[in-house]
Amino acid sequence: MLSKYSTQTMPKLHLAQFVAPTGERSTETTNKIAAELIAQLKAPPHWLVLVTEQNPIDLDMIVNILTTIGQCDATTVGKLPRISKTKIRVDSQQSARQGKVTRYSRTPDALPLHTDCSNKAVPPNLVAFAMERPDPQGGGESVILSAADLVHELPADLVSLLRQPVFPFVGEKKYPILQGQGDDLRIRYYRNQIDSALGEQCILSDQLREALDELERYLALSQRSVRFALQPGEVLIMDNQRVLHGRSAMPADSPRLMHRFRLSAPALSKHRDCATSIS
Ligand SMILES: O=C(O)CCC(=O)C(=O)O
Ligand SMILES: [Fe+2]
Repeated sequence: MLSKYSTQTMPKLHLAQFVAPTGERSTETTNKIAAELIAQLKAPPHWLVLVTEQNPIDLDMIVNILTTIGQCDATTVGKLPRISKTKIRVDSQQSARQGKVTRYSRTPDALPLHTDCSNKAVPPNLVAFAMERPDPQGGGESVILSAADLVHELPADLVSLLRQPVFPFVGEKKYPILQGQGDDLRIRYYRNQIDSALGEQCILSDQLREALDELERYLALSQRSVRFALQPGEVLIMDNQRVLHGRSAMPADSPRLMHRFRLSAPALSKHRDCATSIS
């Protein structure tokens, strides 16, 4: 059962709080927006929607804000973070490519709850989706579930199985699905990625396969996952190590267009005040 967030309770940050939609954006303003986003992303539920009220959305501004977040750390200040940028839209050629788990983004299909880049040694912790053109028929809604909320719903024996560093996502490497405690609970999960690794001779015991099937059932029935339609100019921003995301299906000819950004933002995983390093 998915709950629909009402507009009142959605974690949102309005750009207008910082600057008028057409107003000048100074470095100081960008720094303030970045600092506020970091503060919000570090706290539960570790995701939010940035409302720009721009149509079309100013992608350079989004990149600027994300770059600032990526630099907001003693180890990264002054260095340009590598930001991966991808257009997400139905693309039958791309989605026909065999073997690539990422091709699912370009199908019109629903995407189950997952972590982006779950096969990477360290998945990027900052993932953002900027909505340019929603599906006019209401398809392609976003779905979010935080690891902390998920763990509340799971039985303790399943949680301890998921904490074992035994799950294959790629090649020989094995990772836990859940790690860290309390405030620092992190998740790495993409069933398609695990199935793809298992198809390449990786081995998983029956007990662990059953644990994954049980997890899938909890994910599908979660009372705490939330689903909402991003509007043009809205940007869903999340800590990809602390929340899972997915989307509902859309028509095969949907003109939906969103822009995906991924980067590593060390500031999100540290207990320090960012304002000092970007002022
Ligand atoms: O289309 C969406 O809303 C999400 C796509 C997605 O999860 C991805 O491309 O990683
Ligand atoms: Fe994704």
